[in-house]
Order: sequence, then structure tokens, then C-alpha cells
Amino acid sequence: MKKVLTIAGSDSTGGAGIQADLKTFQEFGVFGFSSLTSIVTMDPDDRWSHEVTTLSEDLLEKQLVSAFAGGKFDALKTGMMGNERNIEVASEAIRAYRMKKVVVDPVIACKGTAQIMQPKSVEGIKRFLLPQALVVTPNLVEAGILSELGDLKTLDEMKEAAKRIHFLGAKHVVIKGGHRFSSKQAVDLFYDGHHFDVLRGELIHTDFNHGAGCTFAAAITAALAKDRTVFQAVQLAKKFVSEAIKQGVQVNPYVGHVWHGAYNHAQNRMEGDFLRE
Ligand code: PXL
Repeated sequence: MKKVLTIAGSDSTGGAGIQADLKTFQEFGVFGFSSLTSIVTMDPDDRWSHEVTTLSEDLLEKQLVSAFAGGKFDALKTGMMGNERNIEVASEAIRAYRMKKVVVDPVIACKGTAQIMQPKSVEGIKRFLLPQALVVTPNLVEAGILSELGDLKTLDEMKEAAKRIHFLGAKHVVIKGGHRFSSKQAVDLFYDGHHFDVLRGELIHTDFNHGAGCTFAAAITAALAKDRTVFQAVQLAKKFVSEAIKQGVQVNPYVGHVWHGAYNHAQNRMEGDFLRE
């Protein structure tokens, strides 16, 4: 059994964060571990505004000690980190256990919220996590911030951003252009330091896609744990998340989530057993 770890925040509504990661790991048939950095809560009485409560670095460290008690993981991902101290603690564990298959989802801004992390966390991601990343998966906004290029409006600007992020140490860069880049296709850019691949996918018109970014990075992590190449892992993750977006579900009046089980029709699991009862 392959073992994978997510170091990320909690989304109480079950769409993004550690919940998305663990659900996705299960779908890929890998054994998921988690270490929480922060807890995100949303206020239904205040336009679903997000609040991030960051956990102490001591608590993160203790969780990492627990998680790593059985030795290293086949792959690991980082998501929302909360602050720079948590980033350093995570980075230290990655170094100490010589983790190579590391996927960094540089969660800087969440959809529907203002900038959720401090600029200091951006520096932490650049300094500590990007040099350890086998793959980094920024969206367009995050790629603009990490590359210091600001608004990315053309494919050439995306390519320049990917080069700069690669220069910061990430071995493979996947910039998720998604719907923000083209109104006709979902356009992502893959860069391995030598070649660019433009990954074009069907554009899915939906508002129920909360958790798509976390699910995508978790899927890459699980596929890497199962010894797929980085490019294979990215391609499979794209198929997996696009099914999850297509079958998105509205969970309350404010938000709709990707359905992490869509690719495997997980909603039908156990049905046969119920009939046999
Ligand atoms: O989608 C970014 C994200 C990541 N992690 C957690 C979140 C969110 C967005 O809400 O809550 C825990």
C-alpha cells in the first residue's frame, strides 16, 4: 500500500483543503495521512466570508512527528500553510526525511475571498517550499504573484511566469489557467525546465467548483506515489478533476463543491451490498 501525506488547512465544508486531499487519496487507492496547519471557517451571516485560524508550529511539528513515525511517504503535498513558521516546520520535515515526490500547491488566494495569506507566506513558499517541489501547481493569480509578473494575460506571459517559478527551484511547474485564461477552453501550462506543454481541456461552465485546486494537486500526489511520471500524473489529475467539476454539487446556499468521487462513480459504491442484505 502506498502512503501519502497532506500538510494543509481544514475546510469544514468538505470541499477543499485536507478534506479534498484525503478524499482524493482514497479514490486513488493510496493510504492518506494528514497534518493540519490551519482551520478555515466561513460565516453564513456575513456573505460566507472566510476566516483562517492558524495552528501553532509546535502543534504542526507534533503532527508531523506522528505522521512520519512509520518512516517516509511515497509522496507528499502541501496546501494552505497559514504562516511562515508553519512553512519552515513543514520544509524541515521534507528535508529531514529526504522526501522527493513533493507537490506544492501554493495556496495564496482562495476563490471568492480577498488575499487570504500574508505576503510573508508568499516569501516563505518561495524560499522554503519551491526549492523542494517536484511539482508546483499555482493558479493564474498565484503564478503572477510568485513570478512577480502580476496579471498574466497571454500564453507568453504564462510561459515567462513558469520559467521564473522554475528558476526559484520547482522542478515542474503547472500553471492552472482554467477558465480565467480563455473563454473557450480550460488552458493549463506544463513546464519541466526544458519544454512547455499546453494542456487544453473542455471548459466546464459551473459555479460549483470549490476545491478543484486542492483536488488537482492531491490527485497528482497520489499518482506520483503510484510511480507515474510527473507528466502522466498531471494528465490523469486533469481528467480526474474535470470529472469532479462536471459533477459538482451545491452543498449550501453559498457554495458548490467538486465531487471528489465522480471519476470512480463513488456514489454507487456499496449499493450492491445493500441489495444483498
Ligand atoms: O481553495 C483553497 C483552499 C485551500 N485550503 C483550504 C481552504 C481553501 C479555500 O477555501 O479552505 C483549507
